[in-house]
Amino acid sequence: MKEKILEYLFNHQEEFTSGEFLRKKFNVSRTAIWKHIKTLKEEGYQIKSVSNKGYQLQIEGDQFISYDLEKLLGKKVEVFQSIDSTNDYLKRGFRDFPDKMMVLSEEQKKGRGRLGREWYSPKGAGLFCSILLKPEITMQESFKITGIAAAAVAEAIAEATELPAKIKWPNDIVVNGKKVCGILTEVSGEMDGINYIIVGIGINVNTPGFSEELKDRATSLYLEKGEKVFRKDLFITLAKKFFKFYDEFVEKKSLEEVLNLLKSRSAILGKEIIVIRGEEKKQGTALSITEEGFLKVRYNTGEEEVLSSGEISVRGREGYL
Ligand code: BT5
Repeated sequence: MKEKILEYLFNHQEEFTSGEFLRKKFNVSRTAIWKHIKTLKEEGYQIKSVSNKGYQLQIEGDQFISYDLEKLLGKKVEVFQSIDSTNDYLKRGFRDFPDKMMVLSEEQKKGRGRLGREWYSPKGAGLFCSILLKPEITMQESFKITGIAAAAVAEAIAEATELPAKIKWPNDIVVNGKKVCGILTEVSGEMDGINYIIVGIGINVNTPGFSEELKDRATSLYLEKGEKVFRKDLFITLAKKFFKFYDEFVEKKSLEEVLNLLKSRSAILGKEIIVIRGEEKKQGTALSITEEGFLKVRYNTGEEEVLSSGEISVRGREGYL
């Protein structure tokens, strides 16, 4: 019911709709209408109420509206004003949530990076989203999903902003040597299959600045481009690209376009890098991206290794990259 009221108001934004009209249309009490409107307001929708006129949905320029996004993408999209972490939300409810559901939040109170690190997620400026996937693939194949997301994010950023977005294997997108996006893929599965894959994507879109600690290696699309970026368009482009690559992968096990992007948009191929695994740091050269989307490295010792795990960090010799 709440969704139907929202849909009606969304499609009639230029006018006021009376409570009486909604009551008759949906055949419920005035109190029920009032309660749904109250809930929608609490969820962050701006609904103006004027006595004797009724309700009007007012969409601010760059606001995420669940109904609007669902219509454009054909998938379930939940939008929060504030949440602990969009990944944790999907993790808690994955059994009941549909495959390919997405969740967005204007801010995260406990945004997470890999290995218990924090992800700075201030209100209104970023794109913090998670995607729930329940494919019939193996655990080994699930390691390729971060690459699919990285290719989709880099392409979406380049398309929406014309900025030179590069992929720093395995999970960062960088612009002009600084991180604008981090991806956190979490997989739960057993021998016989996957329970869920949750892909969390955090993009610094209109973030005006960063703390002392982050500012040397973090940037936002706004800071790089010098003008604000419309988050809704970026999100739609990103989601469409992600599902195009993902569906192709699940149906045909094909990574072709993704591999081309992982190579052509790589920030590290051919460069000297430092591979960090726990306490261990090894110097070498990023040689190539394998058919699986993994990174082949030649260490200074001459030894070669293919890295597939998301537990690994890569740094440039001179700094972050
Ligand atoms: C990541 O981890 O880069 C994965 C970040 C994933 C965030 C998304 S947002 C939606 C979803 N919900 C979540 O709770 N998380 C996901 P990692 O490679 O471990 O990088 C983390 C490190 O990046 C931190 O230790 C900081 O040094 C740095 N960092 C933190 N916040 C940042 C930001 N906003 N921009 C750039 N760098 C940041």
